[in-house]
Amino acid sequence: MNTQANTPQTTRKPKILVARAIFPEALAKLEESFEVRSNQSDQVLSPQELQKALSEVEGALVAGSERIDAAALSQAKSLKVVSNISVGYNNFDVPAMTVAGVMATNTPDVLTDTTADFGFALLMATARRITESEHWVRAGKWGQWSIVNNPLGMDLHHSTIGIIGMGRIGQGIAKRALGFGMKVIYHNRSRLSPEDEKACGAAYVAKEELLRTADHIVLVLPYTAQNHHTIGAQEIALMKPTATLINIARGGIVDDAALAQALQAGKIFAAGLDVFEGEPAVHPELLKCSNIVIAPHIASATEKTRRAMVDLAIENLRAALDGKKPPSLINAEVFKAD
Ligand code: 8YV
Repeated sequence: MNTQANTPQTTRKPKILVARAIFPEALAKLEESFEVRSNQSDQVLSPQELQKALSEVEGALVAGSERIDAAALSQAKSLKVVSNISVGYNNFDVPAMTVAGVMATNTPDVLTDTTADFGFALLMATARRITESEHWVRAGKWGQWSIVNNPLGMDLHHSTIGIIGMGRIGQGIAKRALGFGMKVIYHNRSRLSPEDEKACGAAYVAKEELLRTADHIVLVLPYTAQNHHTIGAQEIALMKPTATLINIARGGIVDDAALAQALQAGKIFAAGLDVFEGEPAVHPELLKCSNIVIAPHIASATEKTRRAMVDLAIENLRAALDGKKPPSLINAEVFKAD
């Protein structure tokens, strides 16, 4: 007699960690195939909690708040994949993940246009002093309106935009700038192909030339040790006193203390910042500046795009745990086809 015929077949569900809150439907779907340890409370795990959680799972969905390095991985004997819900992956120590045989994945493409839209929105708000104007109205100053006594801004149309970091998002911003009749210059680690330069109407220039000649500077480069303080006091000193600086890249690309000093001294016109050194903390001197627009790292934050990011991160995780190559695998050398 086959005794197994009457025994329900229980297939073992792989254990996964979901380190930050995700959309409930996405979590419910994950629970169908995985034994999920989720953190819907959204309290960021301490390094010790993260290390322990990673030691108990085969896969993890994380965000920029989780640092995945040798220490985090030291007990993670069964871990196969860490899937970032983010295109930037400076929270990953990729060499350490590769040494540990852990696949690293991210979420490119799905957020490009949303982030480029936001970069442009932040630029417009900053150059045209939109948040300052709102404060002006709320402070009851509209009665003081005059031709000369308004928050007077800087034009975007027919000005020069300088983009530092000309990946997908940088190119998206360049294409938007063309619609405003702007001259587009850029600086990047490597020059775009002539076809891509043509599509963006963008001219490659040295960093120093960009700093000296751009009316509006937008930072969209990834954070690496080499890019730390790409913009500090020396670089700001090269900029026009009428220039605006927009950072949608990462905290640490700009020396926030030097920027606050420059804004307070009127060395540049204004700054728009979505990312900060040590965020969610904001440098106290930046908070004292009126010529600044501050956002809480929301460049990719539309409902549609955040859902697409979560979906792609899940697709990456599932593929890795199914023995397939994840669509956005960063360290391809770790993947071994079955
Ligand atoms: C994320 C981002 O919201 O994708 C990125 O690189 O900066 C944002 O879209 C953030 O990193 C959360 O993980």
